[in-house]
Amino acid sequence: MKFETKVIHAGVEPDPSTGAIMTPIFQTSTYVQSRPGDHKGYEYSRTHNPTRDALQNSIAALEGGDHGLCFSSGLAAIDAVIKLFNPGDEIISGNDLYGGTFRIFTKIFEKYGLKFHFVDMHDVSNIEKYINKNTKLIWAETPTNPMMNIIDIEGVSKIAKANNIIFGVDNTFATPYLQQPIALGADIVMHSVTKYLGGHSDVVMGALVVNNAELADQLAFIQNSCGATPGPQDCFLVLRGIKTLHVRMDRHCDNGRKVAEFLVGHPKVDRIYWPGFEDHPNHAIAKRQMKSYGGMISFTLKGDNQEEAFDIMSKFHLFTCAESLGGVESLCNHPASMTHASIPREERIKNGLLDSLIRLSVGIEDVEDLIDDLKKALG
Ligand code: P1T
Repeated sequence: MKFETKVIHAGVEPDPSTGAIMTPIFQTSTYVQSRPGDHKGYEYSRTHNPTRDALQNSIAALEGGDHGLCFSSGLAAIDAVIKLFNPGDEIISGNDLYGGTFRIFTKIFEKYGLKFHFVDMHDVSNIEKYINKNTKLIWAETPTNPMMNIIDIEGVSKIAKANNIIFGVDNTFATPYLQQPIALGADIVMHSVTKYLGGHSDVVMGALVVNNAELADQLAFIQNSCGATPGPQDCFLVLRGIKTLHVRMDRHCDNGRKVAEFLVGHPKVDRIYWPGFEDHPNHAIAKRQMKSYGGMISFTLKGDNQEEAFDIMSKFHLFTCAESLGGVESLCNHPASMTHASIPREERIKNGLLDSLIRLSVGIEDVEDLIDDLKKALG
């Protein structure tokens, strides 16, 4: 089945009791047992819920995995992954990450005795010198948030496999429409479903997909034991959002390209970060592992003045200033003070996340209106 058919059909069956074509919202916490242990496969909604099951199956199918697990947020999904490990274990993570991911690694899990190394994975050979007998996980976003770095998934997978290390990819920015990490050798794919999978800025949710029954069982055990599961109404909304994923992503990518090209040469704009440009340092890898380059763009201002960035952001009408991304509407964000404020300034600056950096989530509006908005705000 092709991807465009899977988004409509995979994982979802008409409801067997009524024939409802859309998976119903099973708004129930528990299920009747005619005698203890005698039930229809459902006992309690933290453990299983039919609406959530349909969504988990749908996301797993889109990512080319066998097992999907949904969580109450993207961070809850990451939390479940890290709970696979024990004190003393080491994790090698990319050095450009969503601020909340950096925060959970350093502020929550370091105190439980896990050790994190933040590594520039632009060249995958940088990873090898951090590997030792305690290394259990390599974790990467690609494209990264917000610097749009591209990490070679196949290259990292080879290193991970050779050293018997689990490799997890946060695929939030690309979505399975643009990139499927499991086919490239990753063990775990993670999503902030809040973003493109949901697609309409009305749900907070996370997901994991794996292709290994043992890993799936361990993660399902954590999902049930720790209990950060989404409710059925949210699962329904995401099932609905996913049905247009391919159509939305095509438009995000087209609009993204036109907005990125508009920014080139603008007298106020210094650097533009978008993997579709041929001079992006890992454009060749992006071209190989992605179908297209997405609608996320970051740029800095000449002179790197934060106040000027704030001024520009306050003049937008269509690019609404807000955290998050991946919805149908365009958003702008100032990572240094908003989504990535939990990363110490010196760390941010080292990775190029300057004070004037503005991140755009290019929506699916008319692109001429979007460019007009940028023209007026930039002056
Ligand atoms: O917000 P939540 O659903 O918990 O997902 C966390 C998360 C994980 N990974 C990536 C790549 C993300 O971008 C996010 C959330 N990011 C934002 C809210 C943001 O504006 O960047």
